[in-house]
Amino acid sequence: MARSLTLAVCQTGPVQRAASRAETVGRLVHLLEQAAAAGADLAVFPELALTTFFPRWMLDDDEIEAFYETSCPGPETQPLYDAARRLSVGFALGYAERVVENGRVRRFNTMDLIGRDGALVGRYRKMHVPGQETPEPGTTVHLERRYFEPGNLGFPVFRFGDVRVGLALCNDRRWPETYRMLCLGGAEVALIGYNTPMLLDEAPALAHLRMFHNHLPMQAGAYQNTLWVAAAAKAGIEDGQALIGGSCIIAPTGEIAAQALSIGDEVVVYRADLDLIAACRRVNFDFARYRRPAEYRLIAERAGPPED
Ligand code: CDV
Repeated sequence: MARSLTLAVCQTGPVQRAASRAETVGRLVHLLEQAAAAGADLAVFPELALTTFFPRWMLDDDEIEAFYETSCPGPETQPLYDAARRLSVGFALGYAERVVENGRVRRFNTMDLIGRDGALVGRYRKMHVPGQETPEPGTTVHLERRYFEPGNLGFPVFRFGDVRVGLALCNDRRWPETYRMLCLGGAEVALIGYNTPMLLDEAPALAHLRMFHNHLPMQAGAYQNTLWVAAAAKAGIEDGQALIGGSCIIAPTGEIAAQALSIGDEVVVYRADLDLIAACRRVNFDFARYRRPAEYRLIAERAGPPED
């Protein structure tokens, strides 16, 4: 029997710092309703979907707490989980997670996968955390490494019904290891959320390539790992900073099957043919037969090329 999963990318426009959680969650519920009306099984929201992208600022300790969730769902986010159950649509949601582990406060850039019943299926914590801990002269202020530890949950693959789903967040999408780990874990679908500034001060000459460099690694990752990729941006002018859109659904052929056209709240829906994965494997990527893992040891042993 043919297998498919109807995916929805729920791109959002900016979430300004002044916005209340209730207002933002209301927008997300409305997007989920649109996804359900279009027949979606599973939706993906952006990275840090509940707040402005606060790592663009150097903040005092007493200012940062407002951006983190101490439980998800919490009182303010519960309506989104209730909507999932009411609509019978799953979703993946990016948010800033504050957790106490072994008596220590830890902060992660997190994405949860939620089932059609509104219950947690699984959690991913962003692995590739870019930026700096304190502002560095000549670079765009991007302080994710101040506000988040690198993830400590690996690259898990979860069951959503009979479909195997992996998660990734923003900068993760630029690294081939992300997709390979998900592929080797059995993922058929990768859900990605992102916040990507249009301009990076350190590389203004590359500004015209921002969208190309958004889609290039996701298309390559989908193709080389025979995955469906669904990626949701937070886009538009957010607290004075321009974020790119370009949210899309990518087939295991590497083709963009559907793409958002706006830089605001927008839902893109596409029925992903999961049998295409096997077809793509037959053509080029019979992994078990042709890969040479014993020859790839350096990938696990070295972070980068030798210095000299
Ligand atoms: N949120 C991100 O991880 N943003 C990075 C920027 C800083 C380059 C990205 O890869 O899009």
